Parts: sequence; C-alpha cells; structure tokens
Amino acid sequence: TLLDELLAEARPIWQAMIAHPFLHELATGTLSRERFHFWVQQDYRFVQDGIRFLGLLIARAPDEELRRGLLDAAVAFRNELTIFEEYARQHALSLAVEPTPICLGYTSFLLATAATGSLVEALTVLWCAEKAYYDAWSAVRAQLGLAPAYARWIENWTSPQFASWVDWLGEQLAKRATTPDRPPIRAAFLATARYEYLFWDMVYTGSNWPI
Ligand code: MP5
Repeated sequence: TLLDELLAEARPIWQAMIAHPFLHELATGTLSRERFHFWVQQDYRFVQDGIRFLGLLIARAPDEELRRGLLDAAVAFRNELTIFEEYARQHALSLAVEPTPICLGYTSFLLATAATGSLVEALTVLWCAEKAYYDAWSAVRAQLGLAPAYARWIENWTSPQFASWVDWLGEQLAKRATTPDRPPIRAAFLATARYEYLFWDMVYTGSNWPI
C-alpha cells in the first residue's frame, strides 16, 4: 500500500530519528534539562504553526468528513499548547522565543504545502509529522513508561486516541491519492521525515541563528 511504501522508503531516516541521542537520552533519563527546555520552546512554536496549517487545510478540505476530523485535531493541538504553557510556568521558562532556522524552515514548509500544494501533499506532510511523533514517543514509552518528568508529553503522543487519529489520517490520505499523485507525495513525505530528524538534531545540538 501507499503508506507502507512511504514508510519503507523513509526507513533509514526513520531509524535515525528514533535512535537520535535526544530521544535516547530522554528515554534513559540522562537528557539535560537545558536541552529539554529548548525542545519545549521550539516545539511550542511548531504546534502554534500547526494550528495555522490545520486552518488552511480545513478551508481546503472538499468534504465534511475531512473537515470534521481536521477540526477535532485543531482542538487537540490547542489543548497541547496548554501542556507547554503549564510546564513553562512551573519551570519559569519563557515561551517567547524566536523559531530557529530549522523550526522556521520546517513550519514554513508545512504552511507552504497547505497553501500551495495539492490536498494529498498536505495530508502527506501532516500524516508524516504525526506518525513521526507517535513512533518517537512510543519508543520513549517502551523504555520509560509514563515517567513523571515527561508523562504528559508521552501520554499525549502515545494515547489510543492519538493512535486512532494518526491511522484515520493515513486512511484519508490513502483513499484520496491517485497514481499521478505518487511522485509529489513521496517527495513531500521524505522532506517531512528529514525535517523531523533535523528537529531532534536541532534541539540536541542547540542549533540556532549564528547572528
Ligand atoms: C509534532 C510536533 C506532532 N509537536 N512537533 C514536531 C517537530 N513534529 C510533530 O504534532 P502535534 O501537533 O503536536 O500532534
């Protein structure tokens, strides 16, 4: 199937992503607080733009089924912002930060795809990003369970509801994609998978604007 082919083609990227030192250290309880806080700040920006991405996609969705599913996801994204905000308040962490070049590149790519790509390309990048987080946090959960320090994040991206949403999204993509759609879908999937890897790498290394 299309979804299996996409995952098979991106397998090296996917494996590097799941095995990234950031996730490995997080799952073994050795990740520095500084690195984790940098992720909190940058991922908050990412989710904020995720809501704008969904807004664009809802407006473009041709039928009620798709619009409703995406609207429910937008509500879930909005509730995620609260998790970040509560964490930031508890740790006196500012969320008023500039996006790094990689965060800005990734969110700009997502928004550009939602605005000017085909509907199936936009569903592809969304499915890829969500599946990436589901797989990454599931690997963390397999090692760490619902460890208190990260419980809310682990729960958020590994819950049965989140798994169903990712599956539903994949089904929507699979049933709407035609044969001529395949090359742009593959390209969109690979670019998104690479950005997912880069995002973990960016928060691990502290990669930011040099000036
Ligand atoms: C997601 C995320 C999942 N929060 N951050 C990145 C870099 N990729 C994917 O999206 P959501 O909106 O948190 O479910």
